[in-house]
Amino acid sequence: MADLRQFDVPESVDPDEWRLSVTGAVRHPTDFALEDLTSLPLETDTDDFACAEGWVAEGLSWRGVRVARLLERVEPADASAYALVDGMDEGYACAFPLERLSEAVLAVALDGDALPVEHGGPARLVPTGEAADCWESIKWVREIEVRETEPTADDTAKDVALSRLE
Ligand SMILES: Nc1nc2c(c(=O)[nH]1)N[C@H]1C(S)=C(S)[C@@H](COP(=O)(O)O)O[C@H]1N2
Ligand SMILES: [Mo]
Repeated sequence: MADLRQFDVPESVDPDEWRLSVTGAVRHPTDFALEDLTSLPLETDTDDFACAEGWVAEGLSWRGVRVARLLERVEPADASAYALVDGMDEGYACAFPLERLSEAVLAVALDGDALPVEHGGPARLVPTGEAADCWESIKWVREIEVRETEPTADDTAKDVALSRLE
């Protein structure tokens, strides 16, 4: 599909058990089922996807919920400034300033079809634009934990991704 690379799906990934929890420094921690996401207004972001390994998948059309809409639902605390986004594959998480994360799409569809589990379905984070690194496009997103301080030690995505380049 769409010239993305095909990686093995880790065993800990079970799309049938999937829920998205938006938690942490928020007034209304909420679990979203896939139907809850798809009942929200969906938006499409189209962009090339370039991996640090050197390959590019051109013109991918990601459709999903703007993270800002999820944050509106949970109401982040006034002092909140960051979030840690966690994948279903154990140990893979990435930190974002909350403002930047708000602009990303949580994609549930790719190029017109439901997002396949091979590419991060049911839901994959898609931060677009020049500044986006491949490891920030988190597959199998299961938790967005809002924080007041920057999560540093918990942010493993870059190290895990770069360790695969050898
Ligand atoms: N949860 C999770 N998301 C992830 C990764 C991962 O190992 N786990 N790898 C990242 C990297 S480095 C790349 S290049 C892309 C690969 O996407 P693809 O499998 O759809 O080709 O997923 C990103 N998102
Ligand atoms: Mo990558």
